[in-house]
Amino acid sequence: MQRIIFPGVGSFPQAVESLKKKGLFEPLKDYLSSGRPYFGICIGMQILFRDSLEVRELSALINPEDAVADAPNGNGLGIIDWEIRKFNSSGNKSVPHMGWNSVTLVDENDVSKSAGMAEDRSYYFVHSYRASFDDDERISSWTHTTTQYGDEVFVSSIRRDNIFATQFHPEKSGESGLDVLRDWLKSTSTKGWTPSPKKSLAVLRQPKDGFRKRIIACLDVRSNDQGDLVVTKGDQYDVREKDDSRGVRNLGKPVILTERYYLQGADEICLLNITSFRNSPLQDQPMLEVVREAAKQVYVPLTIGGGIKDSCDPDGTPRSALEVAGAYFRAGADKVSIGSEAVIAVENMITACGPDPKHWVGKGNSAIEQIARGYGRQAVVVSIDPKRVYRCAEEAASYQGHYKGEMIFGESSPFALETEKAVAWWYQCTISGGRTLRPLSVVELARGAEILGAGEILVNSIDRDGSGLGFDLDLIRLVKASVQIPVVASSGAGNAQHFADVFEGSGVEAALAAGIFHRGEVEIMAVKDHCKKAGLLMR
Ligand code: 1PR
Repeated sequence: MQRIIFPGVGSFPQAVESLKKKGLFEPLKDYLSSGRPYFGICIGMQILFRDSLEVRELSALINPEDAVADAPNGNGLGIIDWEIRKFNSSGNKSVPHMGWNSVTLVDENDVSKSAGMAEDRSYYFVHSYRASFDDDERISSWTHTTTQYGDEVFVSSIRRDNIFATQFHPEKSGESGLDVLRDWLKSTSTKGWTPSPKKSLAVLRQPKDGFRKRIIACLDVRSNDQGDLVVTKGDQYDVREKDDSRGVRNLGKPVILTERYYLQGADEICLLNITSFRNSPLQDQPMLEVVREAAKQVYVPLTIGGGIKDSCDPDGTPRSALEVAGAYFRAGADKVSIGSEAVIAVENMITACGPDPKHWVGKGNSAIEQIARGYGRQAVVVSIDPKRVYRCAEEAASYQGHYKGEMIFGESSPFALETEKAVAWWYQCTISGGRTLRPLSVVELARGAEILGAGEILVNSIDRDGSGLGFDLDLIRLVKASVQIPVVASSGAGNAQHFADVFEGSGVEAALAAGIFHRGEVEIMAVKDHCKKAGLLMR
């Protein structure tokens, strides 16, 4: 064995367990002490540490009774005598830390020692646990770079002798990440290098928030009447041409468009198989092939949605949501997005636990829980498809029912259109691409999904989809205020200012759009330049 790259994804306990099961845990320790080169990525960095408290949280997810179990001892490889802990929830930041962030090199700007990294670039992170940075020799003697997230400074890469590892994903960090990989592959010396922090802890701790807002390009994919997978886009989820004889609106081939958006600077790309609820996703080989081909050419995160649920093949073979997600992850997806199934899971939880969120707890068998356990919560996005339910303002004012606190009054909303001033509305969840209304509100769904283990919420708006009127800020703010996980705003973008509006008006971490990019009305870089001018940090 010449070199090892360990691109760990998922959870710390799963990674350790799987190394042990395969009889690789001790050989990996031997390899590391032999002086041969090792490059760990994300979990591949964390397993070098002595312990991770993720072991405790995961067992609590499987069995809530275990929540008070003692912190584990010595569950990692123990190369670094330090502990991995969860980000704290202070400082108004969402957890997981998901997105592009910058690094601070602890060795004073010595480019020859930078390992291909630079302070003016950004890298893609996705994790809830981190090694905190400290001037304790046990961690400072390993620290190559630090990164600030909210009010915390953590270790974003380590480097000593033959061992190099990054908390971020170089393989998902576009050209910046490829440079890190190239630099490591061409490095020949593996001995004799130890970071010697020349910057003091105080300097490294100086606020240097480099966390960027993300722009996500979304491709709704479905079969056209000839059976080919095409990118389509509708208005309010209707994707057929107005002249129906022309069939499903065809905006191009999914792999070609994915690559185009990557080259144009998209921070992430989302592919939604919008008709997968009709059939078995695992039989949907063309969609898996699209993901495989796209992943070969695109070095930013890919989210795949549609049909992530327990299902049956046409021959009756049952397939779990975990299997379906696993097939997408193996094909190259980084996250899966769950729509209809999340609604059903939250409804079931409410039926079992009652309406008060304080008592909500999952049974462990929903798609969200299964996938979060297997691949980490950062790999699970819940996609919400809400529709406004209008009421006249007087009737809404006296409404005392379930969604009382979620009612938006057009008169007092700074974002309402002129025509909406006299009415009030709440947001009702739908499934099956907006075809079926469910007795669940967006706030209930968002909170429930977070409790079950989702790592991010994608908020669509059927009312604004394809309208170009701008994001539904009332909706996005409502959801953002109800969860601590990152939120992606979607639907309605019609110009670059709409993106600045949603970032400033709601604090969301990311904004997604489809039509505006497909129709070539505004390029992704033009949106980013506009947001930068508005004072936002973009990649
Ligand atoms: O329910 O788990 O199988 O997932 C199905 C997924 O497919 C859901 O995420 C659902 O939102 C999506 N979906 C289903 N039907 C449609 C449709 O359009 N007929 N697309 C659909 C939803 C919403 C966004 C769109 C934004 C931005 N599309 O993907 O891209 O609204 O559009 P804009 O910028 O042009 O306004 P499951």
